[in-house]
Amino acid sequence: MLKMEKSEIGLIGLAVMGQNLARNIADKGFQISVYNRTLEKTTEFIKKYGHSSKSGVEILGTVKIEEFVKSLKSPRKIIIMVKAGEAVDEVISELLPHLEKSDIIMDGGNSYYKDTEQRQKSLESSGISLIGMGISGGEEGALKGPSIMPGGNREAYEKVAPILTKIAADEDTAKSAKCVSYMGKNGSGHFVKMVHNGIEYAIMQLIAEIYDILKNLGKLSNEELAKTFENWNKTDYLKSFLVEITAKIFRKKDEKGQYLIDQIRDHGEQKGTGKWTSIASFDYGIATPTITSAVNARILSAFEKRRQIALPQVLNSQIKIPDKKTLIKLTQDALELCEILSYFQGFDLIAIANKEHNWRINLPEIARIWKNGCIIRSSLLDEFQTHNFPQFLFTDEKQNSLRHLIAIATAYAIPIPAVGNSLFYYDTLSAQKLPQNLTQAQRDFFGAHGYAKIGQEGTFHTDWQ
Ligand code: NBP
Repeated sequence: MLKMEKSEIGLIGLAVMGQNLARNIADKGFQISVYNRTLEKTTEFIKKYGHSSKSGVEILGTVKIEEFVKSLKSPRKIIIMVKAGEAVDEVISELLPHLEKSDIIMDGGNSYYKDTEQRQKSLESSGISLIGMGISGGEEGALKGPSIMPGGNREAYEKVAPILTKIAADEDTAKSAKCVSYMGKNGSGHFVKMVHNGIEYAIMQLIAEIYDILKNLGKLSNEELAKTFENWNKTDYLKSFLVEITAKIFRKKDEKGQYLIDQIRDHGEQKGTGKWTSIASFDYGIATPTITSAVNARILSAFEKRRQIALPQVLNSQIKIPDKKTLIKLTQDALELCEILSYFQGFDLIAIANKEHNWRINLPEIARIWKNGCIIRSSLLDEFQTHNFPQFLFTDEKQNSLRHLIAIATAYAIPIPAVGNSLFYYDTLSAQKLPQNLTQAQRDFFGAHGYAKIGQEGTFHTDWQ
């Protein structure tokens, strides 16, 4: 009987992401075993892709979890790509009786970072490491090279690093640097992925608001919108995956030759990573208003019936809508500044959580591994590799564009919560003086909470009546 070599790595969960990641691993020449709860998916997958890897490596499909574990070299390296939540716990429980000390599990799904930390703790006594591994890039990224954000035990990471490095996206055209890096201890990898998704929500919402303005005030056709986004994708600071795909979306027609974008319901959906980012920002005491606006925008859009209880709107037509060329310039400048503020809010949140948990995250390294493979890849990330905040991009001209655009959009009742809140965030951070002296006085008035005085030590209380 032919004795099969044991596999370098195993993968559990053969939905879109798992299938493509397994193919990517095989394409790079690593022997891989796969397992899925529903056997038919494994059978179909092996039939379709088991013998077609670019490297000639065959993918080994397994029927039972024991067989899957036995097919792996020690220390076993297992990627889990199942639905976040209970499914991850169930898979770990199924695996545990068959694993040994020093084996390594990598959870590649969008698990909540606190769940990951809980799982890491409960595995500690068994000597099995759990790496919380954020993966971004959607199905195409999983197949061709995603951005990978692993966190947890460093020694365990070093053992899987050679495989992760091969399957990750190239950071540069020289292919010398890859979009994977050890993030830090405990749940830091999943935390960084969560914030990545929060930024993704923000940028998608910003683009959507800009589209609303260009379509409904600028009266740009879908072809003109596509051309505008295509042009922006050639600029220094808007070149990005989300701008690129937006241009393609505007051009897409159905089989009857009708534009698809105009047939899609305006009802936003979500899986929760944006909400988690907002919750984390409140928990850590950091403001991420652009991200939170994007979460709220999806929530509000979903109340389709409520949206029809329209309130009378007073439109200030004294503010003139500029010509198309001018409006495109204003929106370009506004999108650029608001995107910068979205990244900044995300990095700020990571920085504070990193400090609190002592995860030892290297922030410029995150900007580097987000430069390719992931959904929020953008030329702007070059600036975040070297600057905490690229203030030099906030020129007077661009700031004026943003302010002017907000005035126009609000005059014509175009809802722009993410664009608006980005500017309010910037103005708050730039303000020499804020009106919180008044809220402090109010708090002391009704609740005797006390207040601090300018240039004086201590806390004061007044009988305001
Ligand atoms: P899904 O999130 O749709 O999960 C489907 C997989 O989970 C199937 O293999 C299914 O097995 C398995 N599964 C479930 Br559901 N419950 C299970 C259980 N109790 N025990 C064992 N297996 C179970 O797949 P996906 O869209 O490929 O995403 C996988 C992970 O990657 C998720 O955490 C997702 O959030 C994350 N992610 C997705 C994307 C994306 O673009 N889709 C991008 C980045 C990250 P079955 O076949 O037996 O039902």
